[in-house]
Amino acid sequence: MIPVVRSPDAGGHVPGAEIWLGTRTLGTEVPQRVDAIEAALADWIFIDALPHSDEVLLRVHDPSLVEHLRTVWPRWGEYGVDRVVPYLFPTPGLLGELPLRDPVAVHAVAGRYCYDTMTLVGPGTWLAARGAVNATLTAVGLLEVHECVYALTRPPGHHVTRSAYGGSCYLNNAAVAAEGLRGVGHERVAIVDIDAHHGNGTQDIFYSRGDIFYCSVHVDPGAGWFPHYAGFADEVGIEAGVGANLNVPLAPGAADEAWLVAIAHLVDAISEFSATALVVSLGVDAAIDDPESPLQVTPDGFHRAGQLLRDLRLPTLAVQEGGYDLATLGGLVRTTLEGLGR
Ligand code: SP5
Ligand code: ZN
Repeated sequence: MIPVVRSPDAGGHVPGAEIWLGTRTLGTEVPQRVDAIEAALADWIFIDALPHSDEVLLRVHDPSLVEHLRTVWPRWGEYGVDRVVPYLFPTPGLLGELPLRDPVAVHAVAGRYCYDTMTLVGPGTWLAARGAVNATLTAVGLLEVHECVYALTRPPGHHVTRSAYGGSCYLNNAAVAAEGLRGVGHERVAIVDIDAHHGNGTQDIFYSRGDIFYCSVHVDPGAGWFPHYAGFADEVGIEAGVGANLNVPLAPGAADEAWLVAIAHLVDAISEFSATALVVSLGVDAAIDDPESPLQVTPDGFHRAGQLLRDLRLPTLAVQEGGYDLATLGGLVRTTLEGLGR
């Protein structure tokens, strides 16, 4: 039985919308996702997240990003607008050779830390994101007595880079898990990301590190899918991290066979790396019915993916990433974890 670590604050994050093609649309990263997963695991053991300090969090994120997320909602309050959405992004094309300054207007600051218009901040966002970090660190502690632990993290995290958030993510739970495992003595940690989207944030955070291996199977960003600018097969790491990053992009429409061949390849690479602990970025949006990805993986495919990862026989911490079809989300998470468990 895999213990489930939850945070009571997860449902308080209500993005409310995504600005998509300039239009306010209903988002898909909704609070009901947690209810769906909890209902599917109702006969499992739930553990509430314990408070943890910012120590590990500040090893994976720039302090200014964390401070921005902690304070942006109260600063935004004076506008009387219900969500924080950036309108101006200080890209290299805007700045040229100029230094990046800290603008006095919070509406101008927002685009310095957020790279898209789909990741809105509301009154409950900070507590939920910080609660997911607490759940992750609580799960790291439980791994000392369990072979496999699941942190039901919401909001998800794998799109958050060292200094910017986006992709419906605010703080990078998987990166916190890996850094937390390093902190309790695991010398070499592998992260395997099976979410349908490339985890550009996790890749960014560890791109020059040789002690944390990041690998991912995802829909090909070169075929027009989020995150568009990262997730290509030629991204192999830099400096000490050369060889410690592995991307396997799949064509839209890819189904169980191609997806499981890719996961078997990731498993071999993790063995080769000699990891002593495993973090699974467990998104289930590669599923056939998911509205956010064109991959076509079945529930049986997810179960077999769990089994392939289980066969590594490593202490394993799974953190929740995406998965947006509320009717099938809980069952997909359950069958994957049943494959992963021993
Ligand atoms: C954690 C995770 O899975 N994040 C995925 C973020 C990808 N979002 C891309 C959204 C593209 C637009 N979706 C169309 C929805 C129209 N309402
Ligand atoms: Zn995703």
